[in-house]
Amino acid sequence: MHKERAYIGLGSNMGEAGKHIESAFLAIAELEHTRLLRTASLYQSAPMGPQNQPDFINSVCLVETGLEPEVLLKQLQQIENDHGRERKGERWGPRTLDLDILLYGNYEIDTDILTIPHSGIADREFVLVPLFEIAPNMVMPDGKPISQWVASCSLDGLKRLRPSNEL
Ligand code: A4P
Ligand code: MG
Repeated sequence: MHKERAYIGLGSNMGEAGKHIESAFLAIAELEHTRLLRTASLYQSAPMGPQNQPDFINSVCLVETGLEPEVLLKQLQQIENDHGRERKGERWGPRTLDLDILLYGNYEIDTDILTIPHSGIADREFVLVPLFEIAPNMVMPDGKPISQWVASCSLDGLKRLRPSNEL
């Protein structure tokens, strides 16, 4: 079976946010044709967007998967739903679990349901820093090293909490 490496961004700011992230790692590890290879630490930051909501906990993981991007997306949305995700339509509003496919091999996808690479990587320190932690030598889609992307990102207010539980 053809396999690709994909990076998944995780975020939560409702209930026990850290627990949601760690339980999502376990659910991702159990997806069919998928192996969880690496998990970043958990990071805390103030909300981007509406400020009248709790701080976010974010992390990133690396998987090797035989699932096609659209199938992976569906399965991740199922995991979001299993974690009590409600889609109320408020942009950037609070959520129990948000799973985004950041990168999928070298794929470039731009359809109604899927944009890969994910559009929010460059300017979101809560995505970039955990990604850098588990992929320090990554070359980004524009050909620059990830260290350069991190260097031009404001890191104020991003707090590294703890390594994710060893899996
Ligand atoms: N979609 C397209 N491309 C992708 C992809 N690569 N991965 C589509 C996953 N989904 C993708 O997603 C809406 C649609 O995006 C999906 O149906 C899928 O087909 P969603 O998860 O339902 O909506 P969303 O995540 O609420 O989107 P929105 O409003 O753009 O939120 P963001 O951009 O995810 O931001 N502050 C901090 N500190 N940390 C955070 O994690 N997150 C948000 C949410 C706001 N502020 C934050 C954080
Ligand atoms: Mg999302």
